[in-house]
Amino acid sequence: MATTVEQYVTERAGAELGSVYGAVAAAAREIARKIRLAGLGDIYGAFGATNVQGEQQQKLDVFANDELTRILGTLPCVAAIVSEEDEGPVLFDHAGAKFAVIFDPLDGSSNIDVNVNVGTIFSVAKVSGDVVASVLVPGTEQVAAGYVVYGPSCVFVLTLGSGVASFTLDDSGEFLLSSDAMKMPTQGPYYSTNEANAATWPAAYRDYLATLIGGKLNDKAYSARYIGSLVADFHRTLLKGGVFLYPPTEKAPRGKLRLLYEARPLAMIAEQAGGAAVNGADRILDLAAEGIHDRTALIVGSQVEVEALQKTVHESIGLGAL
Ligand code: FDP
Repeated sequence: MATTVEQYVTERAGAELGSVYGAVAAAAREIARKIRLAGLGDIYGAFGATNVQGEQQQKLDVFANDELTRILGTLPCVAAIVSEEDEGPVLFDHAGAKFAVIFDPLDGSSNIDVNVNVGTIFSVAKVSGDVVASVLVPGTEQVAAGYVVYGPSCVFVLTLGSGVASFTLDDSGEFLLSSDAMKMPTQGPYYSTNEANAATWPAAYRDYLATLIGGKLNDKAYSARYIGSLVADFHRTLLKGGVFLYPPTEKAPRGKLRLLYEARPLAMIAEQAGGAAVNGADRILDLAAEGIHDRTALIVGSQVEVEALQKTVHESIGLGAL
């Protein structure tokens, strides 16, 4: 018998966390259905409001956020959800609830209208006392993480802090185990970045990219791949190896991506698959957040590429060798 997401998590981490993953899977199934049929309904395009990040919300952003909030809100073990789309946490009146679920309901939303992969990214934190304080602590404290990529097939990837597994949505609406013990290659064939921003990156990142393009990192020949949808770019990096980088830019000096909703969950998955994730100088999972919507630079992928980048950044700011 094939294993579902909820069964897999329940067997390894107990029924409460299993129910959280079961709820995310249920919401993802509805989101996947909505995306699959988007062209047939009035679901493409802008919702007509901006989110707390000042970005135009797409109708599917709103649908995905509502769906996750609604389903997770029914679980007695969930104290709160913290969403990229909301200004603050949504608290539930569940006595003794011990988890907060932190998510980006639909990542890569600029790709929705053109039928390119988008995704849901999430992590689970333990709540003790104040919800916001509980989620600002370094990412090493995360209980678990995962993402769903809505692509040619719909895939759910997760870690419970000990390895990475993936599940594929079947025709009956169940995510079934399709790959256990996933490992990221130690060095990739791909680099993935928005090179149009390179002119405003710190020089160390331009030097690093020149090293990759010049075949000077262990004589490896690299190809470029950039979808512009983080979940999809990360998923390829996990399976094939290489590096995804979104460095600081003039427009976003602290980086564009969100520490809580994007960088931390993917960093945990990358590390659990044998890869690494840094913000340039420091390991992503060691960073505490100042606010729930903090942004960060993100360099994530195979060990060889991420370590080489970190070394280049350390040298450029005079920290010397690692
Ligand atoms: P989007 O703006 O479409 O929502 O975090 C948001 C994100 O997409 C990531 O999914 C993606 O990796 C990145 O931004 C793309 O940014 P650029 O368009 O600046 O390359």
